Amino acid sequence: MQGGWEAARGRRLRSSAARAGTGMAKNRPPGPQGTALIYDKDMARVRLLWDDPECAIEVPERLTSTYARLCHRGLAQRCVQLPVREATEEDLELVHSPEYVAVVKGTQTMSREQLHTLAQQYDAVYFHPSTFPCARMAVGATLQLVDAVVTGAVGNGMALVRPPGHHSQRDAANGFCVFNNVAIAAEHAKRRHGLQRILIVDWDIHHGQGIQRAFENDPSVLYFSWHRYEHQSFWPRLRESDYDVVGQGPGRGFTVNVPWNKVGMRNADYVSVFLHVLLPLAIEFDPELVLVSAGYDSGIGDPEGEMKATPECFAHLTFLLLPLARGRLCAVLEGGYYLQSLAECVCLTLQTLLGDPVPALSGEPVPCLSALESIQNVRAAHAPHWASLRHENSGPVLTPSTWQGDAGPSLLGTPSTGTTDGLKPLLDKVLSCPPRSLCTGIGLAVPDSASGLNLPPALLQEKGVPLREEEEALWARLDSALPQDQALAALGKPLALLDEILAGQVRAGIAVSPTVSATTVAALRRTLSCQALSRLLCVTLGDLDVPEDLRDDGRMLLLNLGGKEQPEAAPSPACIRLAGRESWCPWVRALACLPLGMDWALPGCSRLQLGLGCCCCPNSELPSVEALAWALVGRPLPSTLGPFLSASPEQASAVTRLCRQLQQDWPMLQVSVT
Ligand code: Q9C
Ligand code: ZN
Repeated sequence: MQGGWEAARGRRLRSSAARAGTGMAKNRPPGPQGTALIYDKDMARVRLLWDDPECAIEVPERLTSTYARLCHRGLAQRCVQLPVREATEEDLELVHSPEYVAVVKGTQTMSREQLHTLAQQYDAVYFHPSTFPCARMAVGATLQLVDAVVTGAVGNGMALVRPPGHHSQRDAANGFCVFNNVAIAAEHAKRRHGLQRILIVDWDIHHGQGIQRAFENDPSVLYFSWHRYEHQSFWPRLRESDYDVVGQGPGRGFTVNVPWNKVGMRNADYVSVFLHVLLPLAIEFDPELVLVSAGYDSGIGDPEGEMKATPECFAHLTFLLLPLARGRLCAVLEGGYYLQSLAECVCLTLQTLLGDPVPALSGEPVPCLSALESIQNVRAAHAPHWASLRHENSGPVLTPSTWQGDAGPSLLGTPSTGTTDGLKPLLDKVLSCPPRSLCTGIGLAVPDSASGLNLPPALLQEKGVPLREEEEALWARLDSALPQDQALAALGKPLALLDEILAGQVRAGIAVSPTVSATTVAALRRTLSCQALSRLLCVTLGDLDVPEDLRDDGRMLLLNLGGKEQPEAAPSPACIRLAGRESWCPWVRALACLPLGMDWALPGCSRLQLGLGCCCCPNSELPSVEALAWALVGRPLPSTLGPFLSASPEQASAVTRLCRQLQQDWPMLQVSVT
């Protein structure tokens, strides 16, 4: 049997390699911008051979129907399709014991009855004569992806694999998982590529206890997992999945568990956890590689997760991770059992990796009480280990043993029930409308002295437009060292960019101007004169005087960082200022992850139509501007963020105070239940 299988695989591999060398390469030549897709239909061979309701959901169609949808959408064709390989036993033994590998190897020649008997030694596992080759291929596919991304052959990518991996342990299969694809990949990246900091984001709805155990002592792997927990009543029902389990010895602080204690979690809950738990730690950790245990049983309609996050949520989660590790992100399939939702969620993940605009996120931008409790608890548990959380002095609200049930302020949303009964018509509707992309242009004006910077080249605006009369008048009032014609030309460039963005001709761009403050005001005026525009976000660094009539326009949210102190009364929810001229680095880091291409996860989350970023800054902050520029246009940063500089106590308390004041208006800023 094995001979036939191996031979068939060999034929397919050769044809796949040939494809990769010709047609596929023409579509998208491999290069730092490319996105890899790794898939092999041979991984659809494993299937359940006996009656077992618990395992019945892990079907071959998970892979085949997902791949079919990627092809139908034209996404697979845009990727660099890399061939899989079978992992060697040496690869497997990076995480598993030789004895366990031998046990799995032995399943190739077992009868159905023997396979069944062996499976009963483990929790929620089945075996098939193809389990060993498929599971080796799942590991091999993951390693191929990591090799391509780490060597820079591609920018990022996704591996569609079966069986999944994150539950499997050194000596045990568990929860449909045989070999731990992602844990082996992390160990491989450490040992064979010499990486020192790897972030694993496990967004599957189950706790990847196999990954946690593999790295619980290891500070070079930061493992983040959220999971349905329900106060330890949900499978795998482990005490070690709670928020207060943070790793051991030198690995303390490098295991991050976010338990979901209710079903029905929605987009707002997922995004809140990314913004307030994962991203602060990830930015401080500064990974060289991001591995995603990409399970989609956390998506709407899944019978296991019973959560309500819509497919676009996975585009947002992916987008939020791209500023890390210079965009080196490898997503590896784990769970996901509602086939339609699975396929759609994978499409949105891959689309985002390919650089497509992130679609609008549906639902109220308000986290539910239960999610906030988890956020508060995990932040308190990790505050001793992470400078970025330390200034927050709210302790845990609850300990697992004192939990009494929900009660809380009405500002919060409530989780909907997770039941999928009667959800089918709604789901069909959600999944059948292609997600709508927002018009979210970004113009960035940076000072002329930034011309030596590494800015996203294709986006640089070079041509200018003639100024309107009032814009010339604005210029005339300014005191400038530049000759008037040069100054007018400089002002014209950002405005030309803006016109293109407003006309929907370009999505993002950068314009350099020596007179950023004046440019910003002119750009705001021109933008707000466009009647069709209803929501504008403007992020500015450095001194900026925005005339009052613009500030009070009602269509703009203004975020000004590092400007001069303004003796203002209560902060307006539409004009947010953090003054101070100390290092901007902590703020810029936070901003580098600010999803300006996605309106929704911003504080406030109104449906933005346009984002506008402007930097007025001194030369000492130019590296910050560079990072910001790439982030603003939604591109991976060209370099890592470098050593973490924590906020000064003054900055930290200013941020905390501001967030407290603003969270009445912007509920996504909440990080605690009180
Ligand atoms: N009703 C993965 O998603 N069954 N594995 C739990 C609770 C086991 C899930 C039963 C689920 C295993 C990769
Ligand atoms: Zn799962």
